[in-house]
Amino acid sequence: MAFQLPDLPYSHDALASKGMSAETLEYHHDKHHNAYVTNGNKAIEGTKWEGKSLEEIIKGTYDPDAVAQSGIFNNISQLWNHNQFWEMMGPDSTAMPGELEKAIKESFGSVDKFKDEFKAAGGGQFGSGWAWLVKDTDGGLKVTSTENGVNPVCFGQTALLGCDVWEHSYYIDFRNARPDYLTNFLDNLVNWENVASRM
Ligand code: MN3
Repeated sequence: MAFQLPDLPYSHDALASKGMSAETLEYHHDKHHNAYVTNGNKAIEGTKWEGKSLEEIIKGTYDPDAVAQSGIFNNISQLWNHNQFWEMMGPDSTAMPGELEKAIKESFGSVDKFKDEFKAAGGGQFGSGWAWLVKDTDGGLKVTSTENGVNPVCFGQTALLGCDVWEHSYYIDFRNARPDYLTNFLDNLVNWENVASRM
């Protein structure tokens, strides 16, 4: 069965008062995410990847030595990335669960230092990509950034939090101010209970 575009876990205007407008979600979910679904399904049709899971396709098609990743990888990884991204945000303010806060303090010293590192990673990613909080293969938490559709699945890491820093994610609401978008994302949009549930 072909991959489907999941519904947003909230209405299109649910995040508007928190800095992500209905217009952004209409474009980002209904058009951009949908295009990854359509083009991903088309790209794997008739290949050995048809019928495999998103994660299997991502791990099997990522090429660490390639200058540019394949169309299959790019579309399928972006499909997966956006599936996670909507779930990692929410309209309700959530407190950081104690277990997550403890792990963040152990790895970064403080929640503020983690946020600074995350903002620096997202702000410093040249061009399109993502900033991540991952649980690394050694069990520790780490902040990373990746280009285009590359994600923690490629490296055997667990994605706890990801922020889309492609311009389509912030240009309607923040224009060119990617740092402000990242600050607002961390302070107002993240569903910390979802992040903790991924540990
Ligand atoms: Mn996007």
